[in-house]
Amino acid sequence: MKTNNLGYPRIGSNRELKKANELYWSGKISAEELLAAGSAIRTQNWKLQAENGIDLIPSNDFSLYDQVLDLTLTLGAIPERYTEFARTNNSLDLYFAMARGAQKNGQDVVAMEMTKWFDTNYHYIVPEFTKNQKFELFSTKAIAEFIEAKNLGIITKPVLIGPVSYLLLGKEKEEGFHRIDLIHNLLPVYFEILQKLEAEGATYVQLDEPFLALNLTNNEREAITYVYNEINNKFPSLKIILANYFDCFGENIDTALALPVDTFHLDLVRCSLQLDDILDSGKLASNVNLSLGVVDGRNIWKNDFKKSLAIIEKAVTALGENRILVAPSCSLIHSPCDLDLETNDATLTPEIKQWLAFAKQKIKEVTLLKQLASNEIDHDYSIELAENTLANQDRKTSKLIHNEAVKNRVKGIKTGDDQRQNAFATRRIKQAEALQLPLFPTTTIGSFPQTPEVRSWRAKFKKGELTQTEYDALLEKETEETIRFQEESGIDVLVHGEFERNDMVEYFGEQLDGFTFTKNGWVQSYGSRCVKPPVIYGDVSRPTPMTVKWAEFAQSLTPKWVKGMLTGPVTILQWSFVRNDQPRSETCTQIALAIRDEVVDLEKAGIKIIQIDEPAIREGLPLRKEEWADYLDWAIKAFRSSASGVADDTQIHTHMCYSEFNDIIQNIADMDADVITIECSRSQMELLDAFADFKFPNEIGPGVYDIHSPRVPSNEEMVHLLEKAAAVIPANQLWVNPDCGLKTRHWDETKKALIEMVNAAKKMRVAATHLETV
Ligand code: 39S
Ligand code: ZN
Repeated sequence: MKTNNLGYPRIGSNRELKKANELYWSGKISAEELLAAGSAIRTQNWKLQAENGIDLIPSNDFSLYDQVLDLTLTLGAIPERYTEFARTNNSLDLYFAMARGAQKNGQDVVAMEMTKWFDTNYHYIVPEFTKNQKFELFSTKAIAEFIEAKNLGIITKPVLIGPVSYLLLGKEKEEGFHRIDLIHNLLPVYFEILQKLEAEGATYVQLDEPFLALNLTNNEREAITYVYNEINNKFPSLKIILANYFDCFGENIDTALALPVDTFHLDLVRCSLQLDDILDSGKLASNVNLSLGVVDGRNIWKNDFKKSLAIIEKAVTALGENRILVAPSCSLIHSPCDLDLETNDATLTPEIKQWLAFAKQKIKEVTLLKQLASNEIDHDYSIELAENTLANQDRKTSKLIHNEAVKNRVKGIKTGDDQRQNAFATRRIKQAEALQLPLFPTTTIGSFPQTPEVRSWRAKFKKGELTQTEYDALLEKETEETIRFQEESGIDVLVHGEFERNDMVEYFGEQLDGFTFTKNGWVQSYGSRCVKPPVIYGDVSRPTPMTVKWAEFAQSLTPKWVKGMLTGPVTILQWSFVRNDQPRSETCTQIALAIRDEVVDLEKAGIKIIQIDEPAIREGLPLRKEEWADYLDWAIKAFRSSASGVADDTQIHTHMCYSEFNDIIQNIADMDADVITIECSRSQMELLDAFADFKFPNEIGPGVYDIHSPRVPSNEEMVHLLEKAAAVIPANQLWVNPDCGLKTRHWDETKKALIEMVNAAKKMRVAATHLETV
């Protein structure tokens, strides 16, 4: 029996990579220093895994920004717009320009699109393909990192996204072909990489094909068969571990089982029945091994050893120990690094802490499971097993988890509780009357720059170096300045800026009962940006109002409308570590009721426009379409429950980002928000087509500029996008806003961009009046 790990967090247990990247981008450290920081993290990770008994240690799981972008560079799939930049810059800066865009020395390139990695909160950079897309070995990162580990005495298992999934992750940038057709151009470059790895001494290579968990077309399935047969023909002695995760093989199972690979990795957390399916099918070739993903790579609960051992033993009985690998369910990049760093007993109490395991602890679990399950026991592990059993038992029976009042409130929900008093058509008239907004009203998505200064106030406040009064006074000043800036620049619907919030989910998690949070439980979200997902361990309720004070304060400063800002129940669920002892739908409904109370309290405090963000509704969709309807039913109901406690003339906004809406547009309409603002600019308004084709009834704010890049767009660019929008959506339904919150931006670029945005709206108004008079 072997232990197998699919990937280890690369941010460093104290976010060393984030800090190094940001210093490099601001010119404070050199490229050499950045690369050294990356190398130090890799060395630490490899050694940690080696010391903790992992047999198949991954390499090339490290990335400075994103592993999909790494592969794009490796394969030389560099979009043409970077040609000039690539000629005059080194490949590191080219890499970051593709990730973030770049404006320097008169050069101005926009970033590549970014989107969610399956149903996670990780974002990857979307590959762009043309009809005659050429691939060539452009970067040898995968090989260099294998050699780097070899020089440390560790023979690793290089990890690459498989060729079929790589193509499917991308997007066609011109008409007339499907990206899967590029497989013949692509495969030779993979051969080159595999050949170099084998020559350097690699025996195992992990190829990730997570698309095997999705509904594939026949063409795509045929590509899988073709690719893995070709690889086997060319590299008969290379051991290919084909990794699937996040869901079952589903109807792809026969295709998968027929592949000539060394090992299949299965996610037995997301698809617990997969093992039985495979063993019962009798279709597993007798020389093929199974990597059993029994340790949850996406959640923080301690593994239940008894349950996992039962699974492992079943596989051992059927196949024998030699054909079994024990593994986490997926790469551990979705887990925080190290529970040992959580030393704040007041928030993460010892009782709850003993229920948890982060990446480092999961590595140990994998090894312990192998030791417990294997017959060659060199040590008595009964103490470890007893400890694990006790912790799991304690969690099941803990008084911390259950709240009867919450359970009863959920049971008491009646039909109609998730509906506004009147339909949108009626509400719209009342809202227009009450709010008196111009055509093309301008607004922002909610957050304003979270400067290092603002963060340092919070850090000092948390350390006790600032009193509550001092901290509040600083936030009040920042809020007031933000209100004044918005007034001066002519924005119509203002926001308070959210300076009091560390994160749009964690902030609520900190105030809701049934949640706890960590000090250092960071997980990469995109590039250098990390999140600290709160932990939902029990029934959820809201002891006191969470946002009313700041909304009220901001509204008191200005005669203009200030929008109240909340995070919706589905997003809070999706971006937290959730209970695995009850259905997600149940937890979501509990959160929805807590948010509903907050919405009602905001209205009582005089806030007439309330935004309930649901950026995660799309990413929460199950990977397999068969399961969509059930999810959408409870998710949309939860949103509506949270929004339906207010009068008709209170305007409910929602916001979503990075989403392909085409296939769920009806469900988005069913959310019945009065206004929806969406990410659109990186895709040049392509996303709007879904709303236009559907004749989306409610108001829409298609984002007119990309806030994920420091680049300042001109008002002409935004007018161009707005004209595209106005060509498909009636002008009186359109709002003008950036495509996401501004917390990651600096003030300088934010101010410039918003002034340009207001100018763009003004031009649109002039053009509209002109049209009317003609
Ligand atoms: N998921 C979540 N949960 N939240 C989101 O906003 C989003 N947005 C989308 C999708 N998914 C999301 C895009 N993703 C960030 C993170 C994810 C994003 C977008 C942005 C982001 O800005 N993260 C910050 C970062 O990585 C951390 C935010 C945070 O929690 O830099 N900040 C804390 C705070 O403000 C702690 C900040 C911190 O690092 O209080 N403090 C320092 C430290 O602990 C000390 C600061 C000092 O002394 O100056 O070392
Ligand atoms: Zn957004």
